[in-house]
Amino acid sequence: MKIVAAKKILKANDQIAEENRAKFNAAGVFAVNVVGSPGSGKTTLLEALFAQLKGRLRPAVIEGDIAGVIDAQRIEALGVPVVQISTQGACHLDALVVAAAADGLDYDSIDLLFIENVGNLVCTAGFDLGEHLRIVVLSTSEGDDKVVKYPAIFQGSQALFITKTDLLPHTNFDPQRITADMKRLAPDAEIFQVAALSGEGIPQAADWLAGKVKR
Ligand SMILES: Nc1nc2c(ncn2[C@@H]2O[C@H](COP(=O)(O)OP(=O)(O)OP(=O)(O)O)[C@@H](O)[C@H]2O)c(=O)[nH]1
Ligand SMILES: [Mg+2]
Repeated sequence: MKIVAAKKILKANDQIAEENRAKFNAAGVFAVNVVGSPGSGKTTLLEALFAQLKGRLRPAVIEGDIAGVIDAQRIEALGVPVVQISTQGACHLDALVVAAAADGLDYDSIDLLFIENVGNLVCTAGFDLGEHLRIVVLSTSEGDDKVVKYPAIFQGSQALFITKTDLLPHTNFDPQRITADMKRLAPDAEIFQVAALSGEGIPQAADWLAGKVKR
């Protein structure tokens, strides 16, 4: 019987992720892995950021979904280059599928590559995709205990976006609790509170991101 240890698979993933990062570096592309639960507002956040970054940066997207092309169609409608990955059931992207998807991009016309991961707070935590930055998205309707309950995804992220702040009056979500928990786990992470549909908080987030890309 042949047994392949999960550790070996992760090691192989890490090697490919490093190759991806080297390719992105050589092409002058800044890559951002966007993670969060299904429906937390990842695609809506990207849509809002694109409106704000228009004329400043040239974005592209790799969309990871279990099935369908709905998110890719939303991105395409904005005139942003997009490649859809269909994981066919897998609950996360890995560096190998991202490498294949990235081959479909024209690096000469891109500065900023968002990789929208499959909606999941667990599986996505273990896989480096070759990004420069990981953003975790948490919406106000998901509960303010999530940093404590799913620490790995928050600990390894460089920014937390608390989304759907317009819904705060209708929830018992306490942004201060989430902020305190995040600061304990990831003291250096940036924390943004946004309502992507109305655009609240988006200009500050876009400026921060643009600063990261320039550096
Ligand atoms: N009220 C409110 N709703 C929002 C906001 N942002 C996103 N939504 C809604 O939340 C739902 C899910 O948003 P998406 O952006 O598709 O979420 P997602 O994380 O990309 O979802 P998956 O890709 O399926 O994991 C949609 O109905 C959005 O319109 C917001 O700022 N306020
Ligand atoms: Mg989406």
